[in-house]
Amino acid sequence: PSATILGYPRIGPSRELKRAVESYWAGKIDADELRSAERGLRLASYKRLRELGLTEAASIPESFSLYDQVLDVTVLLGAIPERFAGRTGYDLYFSLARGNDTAPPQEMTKWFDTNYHYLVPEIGPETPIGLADRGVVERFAEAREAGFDVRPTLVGPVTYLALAKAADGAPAEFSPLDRLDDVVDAYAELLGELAAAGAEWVQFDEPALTSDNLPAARSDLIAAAFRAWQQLAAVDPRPNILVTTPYGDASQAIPALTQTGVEAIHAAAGQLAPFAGSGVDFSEVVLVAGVIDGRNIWTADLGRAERSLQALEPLGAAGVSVSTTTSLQHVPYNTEVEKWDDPELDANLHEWLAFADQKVREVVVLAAGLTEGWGTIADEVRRSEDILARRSRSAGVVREDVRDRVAAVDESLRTRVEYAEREPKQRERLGLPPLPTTTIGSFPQTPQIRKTRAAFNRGEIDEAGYLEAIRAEIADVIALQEGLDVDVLVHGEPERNDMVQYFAELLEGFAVTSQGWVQSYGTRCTRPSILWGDVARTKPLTTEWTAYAQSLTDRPVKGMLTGPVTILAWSFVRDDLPIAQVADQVALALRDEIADLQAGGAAIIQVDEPALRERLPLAEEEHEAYLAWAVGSFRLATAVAEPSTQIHTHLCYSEFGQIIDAIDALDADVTSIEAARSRMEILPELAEHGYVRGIGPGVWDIHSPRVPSTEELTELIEAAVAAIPASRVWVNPDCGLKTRAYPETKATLENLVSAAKAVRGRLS
Ligand code: THG
Ligand code: ZN
Repeated sequence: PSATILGYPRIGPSRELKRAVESYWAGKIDADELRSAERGLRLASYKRLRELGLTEAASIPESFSLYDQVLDVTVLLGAIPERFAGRTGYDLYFSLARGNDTAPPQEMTKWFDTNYHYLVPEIGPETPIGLADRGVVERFAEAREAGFDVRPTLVGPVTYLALAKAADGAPAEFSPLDRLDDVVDAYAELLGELAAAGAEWVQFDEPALTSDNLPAARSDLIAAAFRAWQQLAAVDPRPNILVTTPYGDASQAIPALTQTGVEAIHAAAGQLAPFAGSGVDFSEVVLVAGVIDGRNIWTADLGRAERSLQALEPLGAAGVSVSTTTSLQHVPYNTEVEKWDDPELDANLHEWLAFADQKVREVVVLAAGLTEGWGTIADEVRRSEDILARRSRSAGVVREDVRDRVAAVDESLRTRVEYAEREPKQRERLGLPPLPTTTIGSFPQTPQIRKTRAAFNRGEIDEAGYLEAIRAEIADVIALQEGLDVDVLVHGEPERNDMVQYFAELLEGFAVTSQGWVQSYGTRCTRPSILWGDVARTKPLTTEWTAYAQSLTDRPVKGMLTGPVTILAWSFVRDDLPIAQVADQVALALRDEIADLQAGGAAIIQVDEPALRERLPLAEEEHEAYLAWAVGSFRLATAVAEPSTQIHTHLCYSEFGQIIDAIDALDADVTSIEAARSRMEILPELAEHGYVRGIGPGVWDIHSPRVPSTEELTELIEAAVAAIPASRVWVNPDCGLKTRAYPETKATLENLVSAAKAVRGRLS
């Protein structure tokens, strides 16, 4: 086909899939009703994509997933960990995703450098691998019966294994990639079945070939892919094969893929063009060129896209198709469902934005230019250029005050006095016991708080009533922590819907949508904020709540902010200004907030950066530049703190390896991290590295409601003080408590305080 996309969102334009699946879990609908809901959503997507112009055979991807596309391959291959033995169908599928009474779920982790999370396969030498499930073939047949010739889409064999972890009990030298031949055999059988069902094309996604951040070396992955795709290309009969390489840089993989015998390869157009004159032979492959950004939400410059497609001509490929750089699963469905007359949403933004449906139109227009002559789309090209011109001139996109302030930033604004000088001042000011106890920030968001916020947003209760309800909640949270004898308190964040959106709603330069949902994992979604203009703080963001909480207690209450890197990582960010400058704009806004919190008496201010690791670029050579601006912006925000003000940060993970220097360079006085699940294993690594400031290794894994006993928590704290001097250790849970409920929160915090006191007693 001349036009296609790599994938389409699947949660449903009004999150229908979320509702159906959660209703099934709650027993409100049965399996037949869920099957019919899935089918309805798939067919509605095909219909929509055809209406938008994907009319050629195989141009519509069959990219549905009930929960996760990696989980789908685990089930396809029957690569089921033993603890799920005997289960089938939805029971098996959802048990793998969510666990059950007897078996914990598969782990979840980030999909490349996106905000999407997949379920990590567990592969050992004995894990069964074969063609165990015909869902892919059935969905193809289902579409065909409804009149749609779709292109089945699945995660490729190398990427599947590259993302897997070795199953428990596998020998130390085992790598999941050792099982590549078995996966290739299963895929070969699948290709035969798809051919028999009449599939013309099938798409396999191999983004692992674009990443340096996986356990296997990139060159090994490319070599493995070369072999695997040569073998699969030799299957006969089979559909035509498209291999895609989204997310990172495909340059290293492209030459190998052209020689495997697959009919089409996908890469970003900008990564293909430099091969002109390189001697790589493209004459036997169709190039599916990613020209429309699948991860951002800005109306494309069609003139630029046209030029990048023209730059592919010298490659002499067997054909060129117009496409997206990635699946559109990372963007919302449609800009047209927003209420553009709502004063909360700057109406100017409407034409600047392209969500999934708008991007499909852009692809279709460019394909018409490519096949029918660029002159035929000249009006559309001009229209897109006009939009970009209006965008660049629009009020708020460039603010001289903000630009001047960023331009004047120098290293001194990013630098605090030495830790050795800060530490005694903070110790004296705070007067805390050894092993101080605290929490990460949020307390459970009860259904009652959510209801109150929803009623306020609908105008059913007035602002005074809403603020009163939030104050009452804060008072409860403070009283609870005092009762439990926690040392450093938090206000619990009941006023925040989301740790990024809350700030985006208050800062200039951001917009938030009402319907712009993007799947984060399974049935869970977020509405990423849109950072479109220069960022400025025109009023305090959090000071009132912190001050109120502090007025209720003599113990220190932490000021709580989301850091600049995380605000950017979980938003759609403007593409017309270097990211380092955008980050510094956000940092300066946060710097002013920190100054105000400090002036209001806050002795501890926490600036969370849970996304620092996840946005690490996939290409190793880009790591240094990324970490430079990321760390620089955090320091710009926090270096306004007086020596006696203690800066905390929180990072939501424990795999530090690649960024341990960066974490040190943040220069936070105290860093809390995830550590309970890995039983404090990372602490010796930190110590060895020479990290000398405060550290709060999480002792409660908050991902589950299980209440750890005082003994268990005591052991974890003992393990911590064995690895790190006790004077630097804090005692806290792994992460915020927003998704937990009060019963397990109270029970665990009680045990946590007892455990800290027990170890303190022994130390003195
Ligand atoms: N905020 C934002 N982005 C994030 C996270 C966040 N990205 C990474 C990580 N945290 C993703 N984790 C979650 C966890 C829970 C939910 C979404 C992402 C969730 N969402 C509700 C749902 O889908 O029902 C909707 C929440 C709402 O009403 O706003 O539960 O913390 N920005
Ligand atoms: Zn966390």
